[in-house]
Amino acid sequence: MRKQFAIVVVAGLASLVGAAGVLADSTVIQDPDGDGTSNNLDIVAAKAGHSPGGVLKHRVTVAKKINPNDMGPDLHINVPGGGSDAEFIIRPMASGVGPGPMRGGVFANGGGKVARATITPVGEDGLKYKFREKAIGSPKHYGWAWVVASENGDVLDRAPDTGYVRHGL
Ligand SMILES: [Ca+2]
Ligand SMILES: [Ca+2]
Repeated sequence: MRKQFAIVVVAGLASLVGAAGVLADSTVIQDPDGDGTSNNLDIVAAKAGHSPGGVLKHRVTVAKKINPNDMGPDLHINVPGGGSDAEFIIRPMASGVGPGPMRGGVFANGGGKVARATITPVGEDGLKYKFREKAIGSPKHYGWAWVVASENGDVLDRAPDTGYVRHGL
């Protein structure tokens, strides 16, 4: 009887640890289909995770097939300290979402490029952005948000609609 109880407790702890590990490592959100205006890039889902070697991996999915002439959305990164605005923006360097990876950059918000990023199509309606943790100063955690903006800077869609999703390193 006592032995059985111990086994149940151990199994319970293991599942708790497992769940916490997944939560710390990967964040996923959904965004409404139809709240984006005017173009194909209406964000419907986004996911943050890690790749080996200190690489951060962010995936965004939009409602329709991505037009090769569309620029991908911008990934805004808000690191601890320095205020409530994003300190970094990860974005493509040029339009042209082809079958292979495209060039991207990590930019200081309102400033120049600080590091490289790679942007890879995922199916017809997704993009994966990868960049080094070091590029954003290797913080313990940060907030992220995807922003689709028009050429004159109007926000067409944002996910999440306000604020940032917290992601631990
Ligand atoms: Ca949306
Ligand atoms: Ca939205």
